[in-house]
Amino acid sequence: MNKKSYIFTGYLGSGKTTSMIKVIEDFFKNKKVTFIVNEFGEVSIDGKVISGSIANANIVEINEGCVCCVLYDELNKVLSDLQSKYDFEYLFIETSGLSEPFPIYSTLISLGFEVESIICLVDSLNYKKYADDDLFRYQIGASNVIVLNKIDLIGVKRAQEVKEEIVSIKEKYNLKNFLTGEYLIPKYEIVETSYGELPEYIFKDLKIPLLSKEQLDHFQDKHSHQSYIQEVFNYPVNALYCQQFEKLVGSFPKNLVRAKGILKFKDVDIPLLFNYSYGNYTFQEYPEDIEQSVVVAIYKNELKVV
Ligand SMILES: Nc1nc2c(ncn2[C@@H]2O[C@H](COP(=O)(O)OP(=O)(O)OP(=O)(O)O)[C@@H](O)[C@H]2O)c(=O)[nH]1
Ligand SMILES: [Mg+2]
Repeated sequence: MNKKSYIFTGYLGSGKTTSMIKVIEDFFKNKKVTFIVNEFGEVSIDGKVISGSIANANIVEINEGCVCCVLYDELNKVLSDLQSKYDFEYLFIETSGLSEPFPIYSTLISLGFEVESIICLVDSLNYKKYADDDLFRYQIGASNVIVLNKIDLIGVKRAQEVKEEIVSIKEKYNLKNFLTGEYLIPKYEIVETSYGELPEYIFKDLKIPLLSKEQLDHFQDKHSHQSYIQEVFNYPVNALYCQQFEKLVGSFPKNLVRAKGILKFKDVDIPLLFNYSYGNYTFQEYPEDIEQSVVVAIYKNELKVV
């Protein structure tokens, strides 16, 4: 039988990893699941977060680029080898926040996987900051489940406006048959939630339509990531006090849009998972010991080439 797969897409920091972990806890606890985690940077934080949260997870990391373009061949190879390497029933793929999901859907189909859903997480608080980016719009356009996440951070009235805006993006960017203008994903669900929690029917009753080879061939990926730069900072453990680090965070430049890391501070007993997204940040306990502190930062390159 073909293996079933789910693709989690969504812009940087929208809640993909958080949602996948929650979904596994809620609905796939007794299933054999393999994860592919793709990070734009050379260091994977998400792989560590997932392995710290889900016991015995098979995790394959594909880093330093996006699986939809630069690492497309690597994704092909990983997927081809996966079936002989691991015993699993479900495959969950988290794309990098700068990936388009459709080339991944297409690869999965061509290798004989079933794709159940493409689930797109939207950061309801911050998406306005990059709502003009075509990549964000195509992520929505190619998905059959759109999750308005971080609803806890906005009011009811704003939530209604967000929903209307996202529906209008979906209607405009939904994949279409070039000849007939017909929507390729005519039915889609919109879910409002926090921390990526999803209702069970998403995993029981939905399935994204299976597209034909001709339809798939129409959609070649053409995007580039020249407008983003990533940097990795390594510190020895206990090199800083937490407050010193928070001061650094307070002076992050405006074009630093997403950062995450695992750090061990002088004055905190346990390592902390650090998450920064468009000006907001959090620390959470990280359950394992670490040998060095690491922070990965993604900057929007604002230099314009004329
Ligand atoms: N307040 C709030 N925070 C959330 C919610 N969902 C996720 N977060 C936080 O947002 C931050 C980013 O979440 P992730 O799950 O790492 O996001 P991601 O999309 O996987 O990020 P990348 O893989 O780096 O693109 C973390 O600090 C999460 O705890 C939510 O619904 N509400
Ligand atoms: Mg993630």
